[in-house]
This record gives sequence, C-alpha cells and structure tokens, in this order.
Amino acid sequence: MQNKVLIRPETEKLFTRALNGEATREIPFWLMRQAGRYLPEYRAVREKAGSFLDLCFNPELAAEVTLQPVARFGMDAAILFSDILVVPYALGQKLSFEAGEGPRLAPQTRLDEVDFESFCAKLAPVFETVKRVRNELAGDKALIGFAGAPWTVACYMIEGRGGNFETARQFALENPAALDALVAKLTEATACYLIKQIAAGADAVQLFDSWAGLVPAAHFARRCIAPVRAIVQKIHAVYPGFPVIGFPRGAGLFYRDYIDDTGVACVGVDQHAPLEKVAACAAGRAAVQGNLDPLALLAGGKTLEAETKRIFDAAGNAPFVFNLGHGVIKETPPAHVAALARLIREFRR
Ligand code: 1CP
Repeated sequence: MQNKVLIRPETEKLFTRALNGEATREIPFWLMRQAGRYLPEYRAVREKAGSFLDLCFNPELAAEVTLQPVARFGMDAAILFSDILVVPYALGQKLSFEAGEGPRLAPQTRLDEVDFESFCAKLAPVFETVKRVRNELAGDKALIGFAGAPWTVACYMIEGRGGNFETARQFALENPAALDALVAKLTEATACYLIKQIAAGADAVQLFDSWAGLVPAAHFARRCIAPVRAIVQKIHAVYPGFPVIGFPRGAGLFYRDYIDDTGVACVGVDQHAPLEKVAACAAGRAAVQGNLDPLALLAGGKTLEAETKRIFDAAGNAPFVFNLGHGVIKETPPAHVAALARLIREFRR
C-alpha cells in the first residue's frame, strides 16, 4: 500500500481508512450509479435541469443529486454527479445524450495538442460542484471524484456510442500507434482533470475502465495498465499517496497484474471475478471494493441477503469497501437499497 499516512486514524473517515489498507470492523459502502434514475428525487431534478449535460454542468443541481442517495441511505461516500464523457466533450468532441438511447458523439480517432486552459475552463462547473458537495457533506462522509480510464473513453470517442465497440476495437488492432497517441493525450488530460477535482475537495478518485474486458489479452498491459499507472503517478507527484480506486471491469485473470502494476490504492471488482481470489492477490497491496451483482439488488429479499453474506465471507479480513460489481439498474426499488444499507450496518467482523 502506498498510503500509510494516517494522520489522525481515530477521526478519519471509515471509507478513507479502508482505502488506506485498514481492515475496518464496520464496512464502508457506496454504490456505483447511486445517484440516478431509480430515485424519484433524481428524476424530478433531471426533468427541471433540461438535458443530461445541462445537469452535469449545473453545479447547484449536480450537487443536489450527488447528495440525494447519501441523505436517503447514509452511504459512507458520495460520488460526484457527472459523466465520463465530459472529458472528450471538454476536448472539443461533439456530444449529446438522446433520451432512452444513451450518448452520441461525432466519432473521432485523434486529438490535437490539448489546450489545458480551455479544457479546464469548460470543466470549471464540475470543480464548482465538487466544492459545493464537500462543503455540504458531513465530515465523516467521503466525496469520490472520478473519470473514465483512457481505454474506455477512447472506445466511446472512436465508436461514437455505446455497444460492442467493434469499430473502436478494430481501429485499436489496426492502428496501435494512433491509439497510443490518442490514449497519451487522454492520459494527460485525465490526470489534469482529476488533480483539479482533488484540489476542489475530492477525498478519493475512481478511474472507471468499464470496457477493460474488451481488450485483447496481448494488449491489456498497454491499454489498461500503463495509462492508469501514468495517471496514478501524475496524481501522486502533486498529492503523494492520494487514494486512487481503479475499476477494470471484466479484467478477469488480469486483476493480479492490474493490482501489482498500476499503484491503485483500491481495486473495484466486477461480479464476474471471484472476490476471494482477487482479495488474495490484493493482500498487503491494495484494498478491494465491489462484487455484488446489481441483479441481486434488483431482486432484493432473501437473494440480496444471501449474496450480501457471501460477499462478506469472501472479503474475509481484507480492507474492503462494499459496492456493486457495476451500476445500480434503473428498475431497482429504492427499498432494496435501504434493505442493503441495513444489512451492511448490522455486519461487524
Ligand atoms: O438521463 C439520464 O439520467 C442519463 C443516465 C446517466 C447517468 C445517471 C448517464 C448517461 N450517466 C449518468 C451518471 C454517471 N455516469 C455517473 C454519476 C455518479 C453515480 O455513479 O451516481 C457516473 C460515475 C457515470 C460514469 C459512466 N458514464 C460510465 C462508467 C460506469 C459504468 O456504468 O460503466 C460510463 C460507461 C458512462 C457512459 C454513459 N453515460 C450515460 C450512459 C447511459 C452511459 C452508458 C452508455 C453505454 O455504453 O451504453
């Protein structure tokens, strides 16, 4: 673990203690996509904001929806309300979110030299949201900033939309040097973006590599490990030991290399990877987070209870953050999230 600097361990946030490598008795929790369409109070704000991007760039409303799930369920961390695609948008790519269809970008395979001044100016409302949330959030709760990892963001930039990313994956295979150039620019911009979120008050940052599972095995180190390591190093050059969470969704057998070689303080585990095996790889090196199947949360009741217990058993004595293996599904009843919060609070190890 790189972050051994526990200045006042007895007063530090539960979430931060786990990221710093402590096997806490109570388990901190938050959920990916904890702010979103499954919450009626989110849908109300979303409607009044106009477009999804308008909401992302409105600090007052973005701060409000960031805080909503924490107010309702008492998570140990809030996650900044924004989107991974604001980075290509601030780099000049055309972006819109079509109702019910997800993001649409004007496909592009390269970036000009990054003009950091205009990039940061476009993202200023995001930093303002971080400041507002940090001011309003209780002292024992953490605020997580985030960005997409370069591979995942490059997939959307090239493909222009979500899906199987066949165009982007073929481009990466046929033009590895061009992809390297695109990823290098994204790496620089992403590090700068996260450093500004930290300066504005984020207590940890997460890199979402949602499509790490689509990288051919021979390219995993180049596409998913090297850029994340570079971002961690750039952050640590300014904020030594600052906790970075990496979420290489679908990394499978590469979880071990990812933990060994990126320098992340915590690794997010999807529901397809065996938690006890990832925790064994991570022992003494990184905290672990995640693994509950979002479908178990959608199911609720005995299924949710049994899966939650299984996760506690699998986490054993690892420094652990309870979370899903991917985002909350929008049909999830809020009562199931409340039931999960109770299960986690009852647990002590
Ligand atoms: O109209 C709406 O409300 C749009 C739905 C929505 C929401 C609520 C989108 C569009 N983005 C978000 C917020 C969001 N996105 C957050 C907020 C904080 C929280 O977790 O509560 C975060 C962290 C993200 C990150 C994000 N955006 C990822 C990585 C995580 C993941 O889910 O894998 C990805 C891949 C995106 C792209 C994106 N944005 C939105 C959609 C529907 C998608 C997926 C598109 C696709 O691939 O089909």
